[in-house]
Amino acid sequence: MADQVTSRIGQTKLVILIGDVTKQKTDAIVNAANSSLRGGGGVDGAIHRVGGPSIKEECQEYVSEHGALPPGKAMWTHGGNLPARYVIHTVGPIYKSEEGSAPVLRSAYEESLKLAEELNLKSLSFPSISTGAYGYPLEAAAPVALRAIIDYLREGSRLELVQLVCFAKDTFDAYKEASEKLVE
Ligand code: AR6
Repeated sequence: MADQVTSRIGQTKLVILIGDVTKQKTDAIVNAANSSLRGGGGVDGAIHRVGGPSIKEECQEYVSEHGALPPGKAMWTHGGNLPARYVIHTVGPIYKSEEGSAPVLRSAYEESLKLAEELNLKSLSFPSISTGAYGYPLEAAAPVALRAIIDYLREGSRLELVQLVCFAKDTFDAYKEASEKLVE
């Protein structure tokens, strides 16, 4: 299929596709949240809308116990009414400069992958973190995101499937191009 790119990194299948992350049937989906975990627009709004109020309740419990979630970190809630059992909430950087933002974006992907493994999950779907409201240029974010995922998986992972779910064709094209350079 033209609108899907599949590769294998160690034991894990990595798929880049066009779609809606709220519809993915992977064990978890990742939310591009903000530090308050109160919901918002974009993919965050869609996840809370489809998943229902239990997700916000769990987020609020987390924040009252641990405080706000810093950029580059991740936490989890159950998936509520979503097909996915869990939502891993991470916070990408608000884009300022490549030097400042790239390590935080990389960390958001790494921490989400680590959390998925701690939960013993087999499959995980990411959206394109920080490239909407947070203003990270797509062509710069795509190689950072893919490099983070590929480096993590090459270290050896029990995850069987990692998906990068692109909401629009231009997003897909940027990730596809980056993957052609990074995956041999
Ligand atoms: N499935 C997959 N991707 C989606 C979906 C969806 N259903 N909906 C949007 N996208 P953004 P950010 C894409 O703005 O830049 C929120 O208000 C979208 O097209 O959702 O990390 C939060 O509360 C874009 O490519 O996240 C934060 O305040 C990508 O998801 C802030 O926005 C990310 O865009 C986070 O900003």
